[in-house]
Amino acid sequence: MSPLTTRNSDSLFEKAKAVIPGGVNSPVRAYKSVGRNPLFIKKAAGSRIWDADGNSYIDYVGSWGPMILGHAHPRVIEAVQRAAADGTSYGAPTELEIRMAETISTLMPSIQMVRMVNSGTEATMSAVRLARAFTGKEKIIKFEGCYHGHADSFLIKAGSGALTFGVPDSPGVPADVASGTLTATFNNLSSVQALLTEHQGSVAAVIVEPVVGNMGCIPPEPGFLHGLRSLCTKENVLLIFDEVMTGFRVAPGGAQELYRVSPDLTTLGKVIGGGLPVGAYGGRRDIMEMVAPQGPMYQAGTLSGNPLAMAAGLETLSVIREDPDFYTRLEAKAARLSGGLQKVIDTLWLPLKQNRVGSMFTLFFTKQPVKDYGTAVTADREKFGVFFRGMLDRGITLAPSQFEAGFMSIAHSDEDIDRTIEAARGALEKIYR
Ligand code: KE4
Repeated sequence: MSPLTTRNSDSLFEKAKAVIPGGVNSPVRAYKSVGRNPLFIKKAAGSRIWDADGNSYIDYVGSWGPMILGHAHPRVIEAVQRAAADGTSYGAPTELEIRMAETISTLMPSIQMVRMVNSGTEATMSAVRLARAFTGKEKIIKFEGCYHGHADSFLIKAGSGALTFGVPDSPGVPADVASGTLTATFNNLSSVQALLTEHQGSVAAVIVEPVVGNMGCIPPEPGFLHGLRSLCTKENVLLIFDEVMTGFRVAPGGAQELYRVSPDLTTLGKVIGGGLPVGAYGGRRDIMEMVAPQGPMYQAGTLSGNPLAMAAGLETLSVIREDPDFYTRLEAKAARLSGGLQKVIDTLWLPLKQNRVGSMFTLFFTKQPVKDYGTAVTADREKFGVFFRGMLDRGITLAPSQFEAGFMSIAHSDEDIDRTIEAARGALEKIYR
């Protein structure tokens, strides 16, 4: 296998670093935790991406979740082109936004009203403000290692990029904001109960990734989400499901359908924008009616409900909904990959653990079952970096961090998957043999 030549990406990275902090517009893209320069991508189609040196890769990043149909799906591209021909933004309401809101509400009945925003961070930041406005209480509970975007209230033992950098609290977050965020342990209901007891009457909401993606993929243990639901109901605390990643990914109605738990508020992003900038928050009508201009809680956005993002998201959801077997087929693809990887792990007696929920998955470099932050951080990041680079050399792009999830798309073929399994066998033999 000839080593990858990435001369163009390397020189683009040097140029980028002169004018963009770290050379990237989102930290995890810099490949800092996997020990090499990042690839600069030229184009993508289906399951493939091509870098600036013309190398092609089978891609499991999928833009961190939006590309559930695969890259550049013809119907999505056509929908965006058609929308763009009528203008790119009006700063005024459109029928498309009603269709998006009705579609979300149909697929996620707990969402009786919804507000479109432009990113997952905007969605979670607004949902927390709304929870505080509705309850009149100020504290929130999040889970160690979970990531809800980069708003001040969340960069407290954040997962995702911050976890990779090993900086649990980001500089620049005011102490009094940090003190308003309490941190529990994922899959540990008594840690939540303890905080609710200790801070009786001052917690507005619990926010959770119902399936964690940002410590790597970590499923909820049986009863955990139901337990959160009853704790929140009992203590008069709002339950916020951050489904930015899991929404329309792990089931037609997201994790709340998969696990049959109804949150009070839900945040969304990624898939509903088909790759264009998008976010949304929604939930119980009595809560959402507090949002301006209907109610007093202020939140706004120049490009919220942008027609191109709505067109791309609606077309993505239409393609999914027209195929009654979509999620069954997607599950079969992801199961083929994890089954093949498990065979490699078992044959080579490797100290590795796989977590998977539907089409999101992570291979952890630890022999411990990974069920929370404490077990996730036992993973060997060094070995993960070697594996990541080995897979890149074999034409496979994985999420460039041990603490991220990979994503299967409906465009990945059996050949792609079998090639990925063989590449993993080669890369792992090099590490452990
Ligand atoms: P954005 O602001 O990046 O659109 O969404 C923030 C967010 C909120 N909630 C969850 C559950 C998320 O996974 C995210 C963003 N996910 C990361 C991937 N772990 C985005 C990748 C990046 O930061 O570049």
